[in-house]
Amino acid sequence: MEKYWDKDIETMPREDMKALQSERLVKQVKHVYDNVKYYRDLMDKKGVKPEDIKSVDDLHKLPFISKADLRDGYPYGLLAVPLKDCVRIHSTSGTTGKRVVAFYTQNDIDMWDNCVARAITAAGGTNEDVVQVAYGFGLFTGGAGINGGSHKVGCLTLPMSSGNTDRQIQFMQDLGATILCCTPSYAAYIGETIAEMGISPDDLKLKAGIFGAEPWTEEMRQTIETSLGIKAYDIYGLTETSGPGVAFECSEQKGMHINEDNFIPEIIDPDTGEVLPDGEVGELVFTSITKEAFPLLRYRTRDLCVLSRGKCSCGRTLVKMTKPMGRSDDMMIIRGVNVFPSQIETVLIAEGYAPNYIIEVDRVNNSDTLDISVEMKPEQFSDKVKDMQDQERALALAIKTMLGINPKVHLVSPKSITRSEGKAVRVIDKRKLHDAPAKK
Ligand code: DLL
Repeated sequence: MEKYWDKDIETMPREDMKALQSERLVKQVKHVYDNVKYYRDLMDKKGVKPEDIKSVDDLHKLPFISKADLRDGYPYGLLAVPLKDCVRIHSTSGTTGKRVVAFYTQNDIDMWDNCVARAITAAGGTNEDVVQVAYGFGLFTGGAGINGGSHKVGCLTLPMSSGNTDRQIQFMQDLGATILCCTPSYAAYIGETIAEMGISPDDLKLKAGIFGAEPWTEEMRQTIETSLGIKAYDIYGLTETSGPGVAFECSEQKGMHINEDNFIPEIIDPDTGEVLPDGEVGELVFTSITKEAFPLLRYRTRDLCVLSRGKCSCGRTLVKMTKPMGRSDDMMIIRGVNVFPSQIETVLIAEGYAPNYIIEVDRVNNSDTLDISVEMKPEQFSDKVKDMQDQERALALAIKTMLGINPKVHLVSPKSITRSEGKAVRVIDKRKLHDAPAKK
C-alpha cells in the first residue's frame, strides 16, 4: 500500500490545490513587493502591482528572475525578512562569479524538511529505516536537506557526507543502512566498489536509494539498482528554491511529483519566455509560495523538462515533471547539432559499458571535434589492437546513430577515469577557452 507523508496535500483534488496555490501566491507577491526593493523595481518596470495577482492564472503577468539577478543582489539584495529571523544559509557550488546565497527562516527549514519527508516516505521510508546520507554536508544543500527530512520521518540518520568510500561501506554493513542517499554517480561508484570487495548486494540491508543533484538516465538507474540490489528513486531540487525535495519520485518511478503546495511550476520556451502547455519540453520556472526569507517569483531554473498532470498509480495528484534532460546551459551545440551528455550516457550503458566517461569538445580548423573517452570493464579489455579498434568503431557508430554526428571514441583502461563523490563533471568544452577574451 502506498504511504504518504502528508496525504491531504499529496492527494488533494486539483481544484483545491489551485485554490490553495492562489491564496498563497497572492500573499507571497505582496510579501515580496513590500519587502524586497529589487522585486519592487522589477515589477514596477513591468507595470504590475500586487493587486493584479488574484490567482495562479495571473502568474504570467509577473517578471521572470534569473541567476544573474540573484548574483546582482548578492548577498542580501533579495532577502525578504530581517536578518535576525534567518537561521541558516546555503549556497550554490558555482565555480565562476559570485555564488548565490540562499537564506532560511526556521519555518523555511520546517517546510523543506517536510518536502524531503514526503520523498523519503514515497521511497518506502518509515521510522524503522536507517538512512545513510552520503551527499556532501556544508554549503551544499544535499546533506543538510536529506538529513532534515530523515529526522522528520524519524529514521535513524547517518550523516556520513560524501567520500571515504570504505567507511561508507563499513557503516552500511555494520549499521544496516536500508536507504542510501547520494548523487547517482556516487551510488554507481559505491556499487562498483562493493562488487570489487566481493560483497554481494544480498549481504546488505539496503532496499532503496534516493538519488539526485545531477542528471542521470534510466540506463544508469538500472545499473545502480542491480549493483546495489535496491529500488533507485530520483529527487530534484535547487539551492535557490530550498534544496532537494522540490520534486520526488513515487513507486511508479516515472517522473517526479512536484511539491506544488510550496513551488508552482511553469514550463516556458527558453528563447521567447512564452508559457508552454503540459507535454511540451521547455525550461522549468518556479515560484516559491511559502518561503519567507528568500522567496523567488518565476525563477528560471535553466532545467529542461516536461510537466504532466495525468493520473499517477501512486494516488498522488501533484503535478509531475520528467527527469530533467539537462540544463539549457549544459546543452552542447556540436557541428550545429544539439547534444546532451545524457544521450551519450544512454548509448554507453545500452552498449554494455560502465557509466564512466569524459566528453571532450574542441574546435580544430573551424570544425568542432567530439572525443569521448570511455572506460572499459575488465572483461571488455583485449590485448589485440584490432579487437579494441573494432569495439571503438562499433561504439562510435552507435553514438552516431543517436546523435547524428560522428564522435571519436577512445576506450581507456578500467579504473582510469576519476570517480565522483559528488556531482560528476563529464564534459570538457575546450571551445570556451578559445572563445574567452585574451587576458591583457
Ligand atoms: O543539487 C539540490 C539537490 C541535492 C537535489 C540533492 C537533489 C539531491 P544545486 O547544487 O543548487 O542543488 O543544483 C541544482 O542540479 O538546477 C539541476 O540542474 C540539477 N539537479 C538537481 N537534481 C536533479 C535531478 C541541488 N534529480 C541543479 N536530475 C538543478 C537532474 C538535477 N538534475
